[in-house]
Amino acid sequence: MDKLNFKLGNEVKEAKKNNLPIVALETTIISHGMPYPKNVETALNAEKIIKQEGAIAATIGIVNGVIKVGMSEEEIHYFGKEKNIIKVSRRDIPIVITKKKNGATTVAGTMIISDLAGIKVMATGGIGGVHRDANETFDISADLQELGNSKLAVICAGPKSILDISLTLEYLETMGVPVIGYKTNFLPNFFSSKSDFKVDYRFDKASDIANVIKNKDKLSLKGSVLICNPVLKKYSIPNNIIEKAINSSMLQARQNKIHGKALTPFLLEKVSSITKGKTLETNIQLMLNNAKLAARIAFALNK
Ligand code: PSU
Ligand code: MN
Repeated sequence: MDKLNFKLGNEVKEAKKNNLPIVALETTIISHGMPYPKNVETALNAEKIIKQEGAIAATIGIVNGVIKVGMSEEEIHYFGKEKNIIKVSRRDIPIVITKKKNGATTVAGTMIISDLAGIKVMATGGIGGVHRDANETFDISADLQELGNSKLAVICAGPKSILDISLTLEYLETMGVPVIGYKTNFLPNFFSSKSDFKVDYRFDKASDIANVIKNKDKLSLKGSVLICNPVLKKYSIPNNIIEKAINSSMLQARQNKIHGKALTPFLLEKVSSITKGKTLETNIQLMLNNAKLAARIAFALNK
């Protein structure tokens, strides 16, 4: 790979040399998923938690056309404040590099780059999935295809509540992605620690999840493992309570003809404003909770 376009941060470089556990973090959640300054605070706190657990954090993004694996604090601040950061999924990567732009990577974008950098674990808030009116809009997040492609362990709090959970699970099954519940038999769905849907498999220990990944790697099986980590009970918002906010946000999205990559950020922002910031607080807490579990899994994977 052209070294000019692909840079590892110093800590990440050292960690790779010494074979230390690394956890990748995405940047769309910073630039498009949360308002400033909570976005930057959360991104830096996620890195801190990963370090406290004995792993190294690698926040991933494209800075002036250069892929950065392990962005600096300054770059993270910039990505949190600046309005013109491009949301980068698979198809955007070569364009943003060519145009020397700044790009915040989605789960899909971060997975691709992590894979290239030899990182095996990443944490996010909630993955993208099949949108509720996908039968008309065809809106299915590229995250799902990527989960079938890249070889990663992705720790999330389930699919985002704004999605069609049932269709998202079907899609994951088609793509061959095991859906694991961490200490739960039920799929968490982002803002809520429990949905009505069961997970395929439950594990209660990070080391057992690491063994699943090891066994998958031994067979060189393609695709990722999705680990769903419920948000802590005290921050969980019951589904019936946010459902009204989601419906009204979706209506506004339709009225304003919001579609494509703008839809998810629009819905997250609207739901947060309708719930007076309640969902934002939950989003922050679940992100930090996922960073912690991701670090523990990365640590166990290294043993
Ligand atoms: N998790 C969050 N907030 C976010 C996202 C995840 O808590 O903003 C981002 C991720 O980058 C994910 C993206 O890949 O939302 C999904 O966007 P889309 O539905 O357009 O694929
Ligand atoms: Mn979409």
